[in-house]
This record gives sequence, structure tokens and C-alpha cells, in this order.
Amino acid sequence: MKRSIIIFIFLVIYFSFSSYILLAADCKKPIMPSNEDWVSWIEDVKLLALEKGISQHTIENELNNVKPASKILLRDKCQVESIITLNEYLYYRLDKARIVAGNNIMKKYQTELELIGNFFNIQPRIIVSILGLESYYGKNQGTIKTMQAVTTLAFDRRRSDFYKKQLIATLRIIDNGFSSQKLIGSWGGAVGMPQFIPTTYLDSGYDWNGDGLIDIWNNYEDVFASIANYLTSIEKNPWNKNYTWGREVIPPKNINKIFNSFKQENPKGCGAVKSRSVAKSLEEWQSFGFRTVEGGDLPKSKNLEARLVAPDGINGRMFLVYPNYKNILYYNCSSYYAIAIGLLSDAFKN
Ligand SMILES: [Ca+2]
Repeated sequence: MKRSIIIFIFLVIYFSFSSYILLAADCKKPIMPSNEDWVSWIEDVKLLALEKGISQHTIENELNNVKPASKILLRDKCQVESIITLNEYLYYRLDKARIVAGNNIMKKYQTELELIGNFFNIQPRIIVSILGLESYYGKNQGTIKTMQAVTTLAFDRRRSDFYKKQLIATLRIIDNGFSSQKLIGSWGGAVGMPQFIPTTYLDSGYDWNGDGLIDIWNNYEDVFASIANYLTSIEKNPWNKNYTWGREVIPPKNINKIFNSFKQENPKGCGAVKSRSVAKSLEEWQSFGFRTVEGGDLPKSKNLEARLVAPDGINGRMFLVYPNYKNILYYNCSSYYAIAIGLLSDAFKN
């Protein structure tokens, strides 16, 4: 008996320590590639870039001198997956200063935002909300050279297609005439005020002021138009300006009994897309007993389908989200993120 208790205690201690060691090992100073490994890998990248139509000039200029950066690997490996509630997440994102700054942007660029909103068929407050969360309206764009970020991450995740695509896209942006010295952003390779990854910049960047450059680092008009272009050009899910993103709701008292019946069967897409419930009309949600946060009836929109989102489970805050919400998830597939974008955009109205 005593012996088994001792063994049990030993195992508990052993496993707690070994998991701690595993966790810490990921976060230790990263092992950098040898010069030989790096140079031989760069030669492969050069061949790939040539194949993809990047000019010899850009390839030589950019890839001959690029070196991996340990601080980028350290950030990549040491991302803390903290578990926080929706309210904790929102506390740092829906702060008063951010709402005031957003309202100022809305006022300052009212004419441009109206034109861009009408052209792309999207509400300006959604565009400004994205800008507010991505980079605090352009203030926090990152200071890492994108070429170095994507090359380091493409090497470290050699089997990852994602960063190899970002590396080729970065070379293409430079090839198109953008100075690589000015091409800076986050350690993860996101650039400019909207924090686009390089492939998104190429696909959705928009030169609104017509000066021949898609400047998402300095020019607000290009930034607004690029965000609008991205959110409204998602295949099979056009943005509908007649509707908003969704709304917070109060569930009925019997939510425990009916909650599971709303789950999608065999859902497809990224995590937050899958975690939305099945679609029902607002009338149906009303008949189940869902009400607005003020306790009133849900709006009577016959053609609008809504899905229930409960990011903190049955005891947390709940939302009925409309089809536009899915487009926000394309920007960043996180329920917390999309809800924060929606609520921040609502705050601008007042
Ligand atoms: Ca421009």
C-alpha cells in the first residue's frame, strides 16, 4: 500500500516536471541553422522564385544577404496560448481610447469612407473597426523587415507551404517596385495598417487614390479600400450592406436542454466557422425564446439567417450572427476577434 502511494507521488512529480521541461524546451533560445544549411536552402528558394517569375535582379538583391533572425523564431515558438474569457479579451480591445480614436477617424475621413463604403458595399464603421484592432489605427504596424520574417519562418517550417507562399509573395511585392527597406511589419509577416499577409496584399490591396502604389502603410484611403476589398471579395459569401454583423442576445431559460440541438452536423471550415450553430431565421430564434440584450423582441427580418455563437459555452455571453460575420472570420478565424470587431463597430455609431 505504502509503496504504491510512493510510486504514485513519484509519477505525479515526474510527469509534472517532464511536461514543464517540454514546455520550457520549446521556449528556449532557438537553435539557428548552420551557414551551410541556410545557404543550400536559399539556393532552392532562388530556383523556386525564378520558376514563379520573380526577376533575377530581385532574387539576387534580396536573397543573397538575408539571414535568419533568432528573435523571430523565439516569438514563433513562444506564443503563449492563454485561456481567457471573452470579457477579458474585450477589456483590452474595446477600451474607451480606442473608441474615441475610431470616432475621430470616422469623422476625419467621412467623405472618403462614404465613397469607399458605397463602392465596395460595406459599412465604413466595419472598416475602421478592423483598422482599430489590427494596428490601433496604424500606430502599431510592427518593426520587423518582412523579407527577413517570412524567410526565417519559411526555413524553420520547411514543410509549411504557407510561409513559402508568403516568401514568394514578398519577393513579388519588391519586384513590383516596393522598397524592401520600407517593407516592414509584424514578426509573423503581416504588413501595414491592416496587417495583411503578403499574399493578401497582392490579392486584395487596392490603390484607391490612384497614384500607382498600394500604400497600406501610410495612405488611409488605400488602407480603407484594401480592407473593404478583402471583406467583400470573399467567394460565395458577399458582404450585405443592408445587414450588420450580428447582435448579442439573451438565451431562453431552457437553454441547457436545447443548446446541443443547434450544433451543425459535419461542419466545414476553420474552427470558429464550424463552432457557429445551424442557421435559422430570426423569427425561429425568437420562437425559441431568444431576446435582445435589453430583453425585447428580435428584429423581424424574414430573409436574414442567423447562427448562434457561444464562445464561452452555455454559461457565457451569446450572440446571433448574420452571414457578414463569416467574412470577418476570413480575416482572422477567431470568435473573440470577430465579436470584438462587431462590438467595436457598434460603439462607433454612438
Ligand atoms: Ca495609392
